Amino acid sequence: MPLELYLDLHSQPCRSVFLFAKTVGIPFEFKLVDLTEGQHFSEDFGKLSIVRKVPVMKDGNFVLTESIAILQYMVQKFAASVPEHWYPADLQTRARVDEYLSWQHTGIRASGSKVFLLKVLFPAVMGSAVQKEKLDAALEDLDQSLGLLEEKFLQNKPFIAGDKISLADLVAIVEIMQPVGTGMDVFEGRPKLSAWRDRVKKEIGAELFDEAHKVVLNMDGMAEDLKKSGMLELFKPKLQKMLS
Ligand SMILES: N[C@@H](CCC(=O)N[C@@H](CS)C(=O)NCC(=O)O)C(=O)O
Repeated sequence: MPLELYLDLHSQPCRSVFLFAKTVGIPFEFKLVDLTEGQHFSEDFGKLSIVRKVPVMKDGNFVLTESIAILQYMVQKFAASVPEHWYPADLQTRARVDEYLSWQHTGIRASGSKVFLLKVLFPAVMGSAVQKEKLDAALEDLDQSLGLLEEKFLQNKPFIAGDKISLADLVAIVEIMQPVGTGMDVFEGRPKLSAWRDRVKKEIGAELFDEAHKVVLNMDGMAEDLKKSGMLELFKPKLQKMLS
């Protein structure tokens, strides 16, 4: 029985799980949980995961949440066919991957998601653009995170763990593409980051990369869809809390 992956490709962690499974050829059934429709609040999804967030993986009766845990599970379950460089066996090389995977939650993920919420959802929910100083502060955090990605994690290596692509690069690129979806060119003035993005895209395959990012690079109708399904209102307290 193939794995079931519950995903919505608007979501960065869903894209990392999707891209990994596709790139290394793990068979899976794509179960769409449309966040803009509020399908994660359905009774059935609640039975699967009380957390009500995507991605979720189901392997037989075994249900797993958290993208990083899902990626690591897939690496180990399909170890016979997954090339070793995705999660290197060497102690210190793997530790470099783990170091990035541990940092990114509060680094690029936090700052990139905030910019995305403020630029795309804030105007739709609140009816006006976010105050300039709030957006500037979020952009500054993102800039700092991107700087750390270049100077600490990437340095002069082709990929985060060295010469070969790993889970760390995959998790990094999907997060970086989220603010790109707001129309920002985060690669501008960052030749090292741009060259790395091109290498990652080449390893994954441009067609698959573009397929995974199609929805986030075309956000025009998203606010309208959220409004129609009544989901937009749910973001109000979240945004207010974020800015308080
Ligand atoms: N730490 C989790 C984050 C999962 C997550 O935040 N998912 C978001 C989409 S990016 C979600 O499902 N949000 C729905 C909600 O919060 O209502 C992971 O890496 O899987």
